[in-house]
Amino acid sequence: MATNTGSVPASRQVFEMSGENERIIVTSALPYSEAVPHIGNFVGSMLPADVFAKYLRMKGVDSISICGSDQHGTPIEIMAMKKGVDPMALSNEVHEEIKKLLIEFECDYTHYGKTDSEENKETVYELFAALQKNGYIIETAGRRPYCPVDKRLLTDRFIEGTCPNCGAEDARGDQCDTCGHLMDPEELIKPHCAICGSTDIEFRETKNLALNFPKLQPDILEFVKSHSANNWSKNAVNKTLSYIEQGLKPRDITRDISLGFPVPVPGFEDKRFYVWFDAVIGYIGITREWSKERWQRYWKNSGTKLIQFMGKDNIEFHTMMWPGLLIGANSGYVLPHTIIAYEYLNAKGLKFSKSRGRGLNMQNALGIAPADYWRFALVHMLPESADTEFTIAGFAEIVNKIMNDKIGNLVNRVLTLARNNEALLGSSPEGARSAAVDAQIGEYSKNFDAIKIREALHNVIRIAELGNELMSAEEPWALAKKAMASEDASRRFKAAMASLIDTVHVLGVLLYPFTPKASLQTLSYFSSEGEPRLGMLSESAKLARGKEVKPIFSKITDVEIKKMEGFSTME
Ligand code: B3M
Ligand code: ZN
Repeated sequence: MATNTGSVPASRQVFEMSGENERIIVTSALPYSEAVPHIGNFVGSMLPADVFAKYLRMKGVDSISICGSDQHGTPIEIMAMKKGVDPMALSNEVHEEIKKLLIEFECDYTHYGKTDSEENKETVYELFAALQKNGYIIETAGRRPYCPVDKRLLTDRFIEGTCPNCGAEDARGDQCDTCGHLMDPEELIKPHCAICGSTDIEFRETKNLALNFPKLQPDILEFVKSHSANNWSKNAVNKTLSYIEQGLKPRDITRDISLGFPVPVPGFEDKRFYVWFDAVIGYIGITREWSKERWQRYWKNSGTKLIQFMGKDNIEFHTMMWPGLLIGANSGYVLPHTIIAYEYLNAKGLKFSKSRGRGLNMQNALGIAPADYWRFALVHMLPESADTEFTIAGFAEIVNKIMNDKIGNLVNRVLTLARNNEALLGSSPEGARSAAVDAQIGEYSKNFDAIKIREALHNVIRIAELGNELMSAEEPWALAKKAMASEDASRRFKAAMASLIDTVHVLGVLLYPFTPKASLQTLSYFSSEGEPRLGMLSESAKLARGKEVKPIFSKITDVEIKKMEGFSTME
């Protein structure tokens, strides 16, 4: 498989468009830094957020994109315990690994930060103090599971059992990953300790601080009603409304654990903030970590739209806890404008789970195919409205039949024909775009503006198909042979090539959010530099002369398919 020659700028400028008063913050759910994310996790938040952020930059919108490592929480504590290492040391180490992998996946967020930063701690304390002052923090007392063997309270993922909602056997104390049900650990059927496996669970009295959701409920309902028309995904609206219908209960925001920010309240000194509390606030903390001078320009500005990408298991934290705490604190931060939650990309026959360690994670994926291939194929499979099955055959088909056959071959054939017939082409032909291509460009922007990322990719594919149709109808290679002797053949050759060269240029620009390397390589034949802009499509495409043409994509081979089969669960 050929590697691309184009390259993505390592760090980039923030787009600050003058004129319109529109600003956008794009966020991706923050991956837990206990292990490298698997590709199902990558496709559900990090990838679409980056694709969308690249589109906004191409459009020239004043925007920043924020992601980072979620460094607290029981997944990290459990992994550290298994490995016998310090949780924060593990978390910082994995953070660096994820950061490096994201760069390799061509995700260039404005900032990839951490939740365990001074800036985030300050933001957490500031919002907590405001919530306290405004009367939204209450004390709760309750019985919590305790393991007599490990001599500790079993918060969140430290206790496992059967889900009372769907019957999945691997539900955890805070949430069932299979059906998304949020719960109190007492609800688990057949609970056992995740550390030692003991089923001998006691319940002990403990007190915590909670967010007063019943008091926030009317405001949260009002928020959902007034904001969900902003292109929220259906699952986000429906899930949230159904939670609110059942009546919101207070939710603890402190825990009996040792990892996380200490709670600055007398009597609670040995508790820590719940990971989800400081993780959502982390979006602000990470922006502060990025720039002391510029974070407020985005977060404290009524002209800002906050657009958030996540997997469906993260919905209620973003549609209730997060806006709830922002409304309660009343500190002038923007509320989420759009919530996009994806369904799951499953892989029944493959090891996909990161808690099992060895799955098809981001690291292993890059050993199989370059980043562009994954980005394209995963967006093509993006589970926008239903769980989707990832299969090796499906992946190979997208790479071979769509990327290679439809797009890569067209780009290669047109550029090679142009290069071999420079004399015949004469000066750059102009004004050659068909109405059909124009319509697809319009749809592409419309789809992106409505955050229908997969549909926007389909517009790109359709443009390549239009190019291929023109290629077969006009057979420019045959026309080139006749052009010396026939005026008509020469005219038709020039007209067809003008249109095809323009199509390749359009593809070069529009591919950028999906396959940045292939995009930049394609545009390099047009002597274009830097990140492409949508505005380039209104200029005529001028081919650079004399450049050697190399394919932008190639087929996936049996060797690579074999490597992928190495992640099969059927050993
Ligand atoms: N780390 C859960 C997850 O990785 C969590 C997201 C936090 S977003 C603020 O699915
Ligand atoms: Zn369940």
